[in-house]
Amino acid sequence: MVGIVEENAVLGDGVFRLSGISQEFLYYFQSIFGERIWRMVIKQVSLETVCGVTSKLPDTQLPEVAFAGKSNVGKSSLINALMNRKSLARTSSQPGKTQTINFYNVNAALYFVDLPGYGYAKANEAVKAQWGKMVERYLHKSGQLKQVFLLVDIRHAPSENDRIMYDWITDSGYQPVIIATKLDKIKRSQLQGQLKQIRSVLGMKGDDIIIPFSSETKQGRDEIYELLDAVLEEKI
Ligand SMILES: Nc1nc2c(ncn2[C@@H]2O[C@H](COP(=O)(O)OP(=O)(O)OP(=O)(O)O)[C@@H](O)[C@H]2O)c(=O)[nH]1
Ligand SMILES: [Mg+2]
Repeated sequence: MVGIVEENAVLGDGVFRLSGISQEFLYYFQSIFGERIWRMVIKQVSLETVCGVTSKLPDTQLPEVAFAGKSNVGKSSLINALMNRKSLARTSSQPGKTQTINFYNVNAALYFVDLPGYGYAKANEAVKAQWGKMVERYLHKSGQLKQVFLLVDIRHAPSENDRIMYDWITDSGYQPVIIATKLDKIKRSQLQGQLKQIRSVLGMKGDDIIIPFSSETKQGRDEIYELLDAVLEEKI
């Protein structure tokens, strides 16, 4: 197993995958052993590169996974949750906090790439244009980008900008995984309806994955770890 998973595994994850053991069964094991079986062990994280509008993109050798979405949707919060850090990625209730492309080196195995948020109403046109160029350049030029996570707020229908971003990602040749953030802010009974709305407004394809997530409760994190695991195993 490459990289960053499985230090605390009770059994090799391959055993579970190959034998097709159900999620319920995994949870049963977890309840016995008191520990998550799918668990990314974060040993070392650091903010390695911060790219501004005019900076050259880093020439990295490790796989990259990028996080895109409008300002304030929870990109930096998700990255912190995945890295098990409270505030390495800077979060803010003021939208537009992350204006640069930030590369976090995780266990010297992969990079989390925090993209600047779009749709920040107060940004002037010049800033918006720069933002577009920067993100587009990254999507087109990165030789190491393996997976793009597109974050949308689970409470609302995706915006026009979200749809543009979705198309941008697919046009660049990636199949985005949609993360529906702020799951803790809706009632359980609303979940399926909200997911359906996001799927239809974005025009998601049948096999596109959508994962509801909360950085407050960490719900959804294991599903994201599983996808990262697949990236590391070069299945994506
Ligand atoms: N309740 C709740 N609040 C969240 C969640 N995720 C993010 N937030 C809050 O939403 C605000 C914005 O979160 P950030 O992680 O800074 O958002 P961002 O997408 O990085 O924003 P930019 O850097 O502006 O693009 C902060 O106040 C977070 O605490 C969540 O899952 N649940
Ligand atoms: Mg941010």
